[in-house]
Amino acid sequence: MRSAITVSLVPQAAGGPFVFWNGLADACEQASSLGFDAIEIFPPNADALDLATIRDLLTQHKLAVAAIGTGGGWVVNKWTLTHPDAAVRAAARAFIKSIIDRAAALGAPAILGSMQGRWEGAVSREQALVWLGEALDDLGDHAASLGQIFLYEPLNRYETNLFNRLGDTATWLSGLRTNNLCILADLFHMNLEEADIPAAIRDAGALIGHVHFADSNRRAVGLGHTDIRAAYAALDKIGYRGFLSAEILPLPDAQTAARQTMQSFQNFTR
Ligand code: LER
Ligand code: MN
Repeated sequence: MRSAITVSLVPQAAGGPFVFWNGLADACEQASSLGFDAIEIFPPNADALDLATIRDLLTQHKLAVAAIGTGGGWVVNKWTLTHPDAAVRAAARAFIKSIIDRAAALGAPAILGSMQGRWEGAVSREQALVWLGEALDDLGDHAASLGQIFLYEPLNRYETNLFNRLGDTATWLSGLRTNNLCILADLFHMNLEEADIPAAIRDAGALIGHVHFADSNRRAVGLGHTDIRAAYAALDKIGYRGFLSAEILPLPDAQTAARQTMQSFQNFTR
């Protein structure tokens, strides 16, 4: 498994679970000096991802891009794929496509997290799932045409009422037309929602395409009470070879959180 750490380029996401906040050059320098393999980027939109600049930084610091989040479309514009307004749903889908394009150009998958939205008011659960399924079929195919998977992330109950657990997600994804979606297993959300984190990982198996590496309190692994060693053992058992990406609060400060993450990563992988 490979290590990654998050950088947010979205000032409106302040307080969110991202380690670095001072731009891509700073994040790459810090990630590389601590020995990370990759960065995961949370941009406000696709235009914030200048490919030439990012490629230079990656080469200079010997880093990869692990994944690119789309949640900026929710944080900045309040767009989701299950919004009652068809124009908003279309804007959300176009926004995500544009991030998939930039991510693929950097050799990385894009993530659908917050932009999945929720069912409420005039939108029934059935209706929301029809809209979400249509969008995922389209977005999955779009990513496939660029040689990338597309990552769908079940979130905890306070962030969505669509899918909160890996097992329910896997069952629903298996009914979609596209077979190009993988699950993002976020250990913070799983700590809130799963009965047995290692069992959920083993059951999802090869469907897991990315991991958010966070402890029970969304701090760096080692600073909470989740049995991450057992989760790691389950990932190892299913043959997971992707990234463990620290999507965590920068607490007590970004540098300490980053160092603690790397120490935990090395303890497991040594
Ligand atoms: C996104 O990866 C996520 O985990 C959500 O909680 C939004 O931050
Ligand atoms: Mn996450």
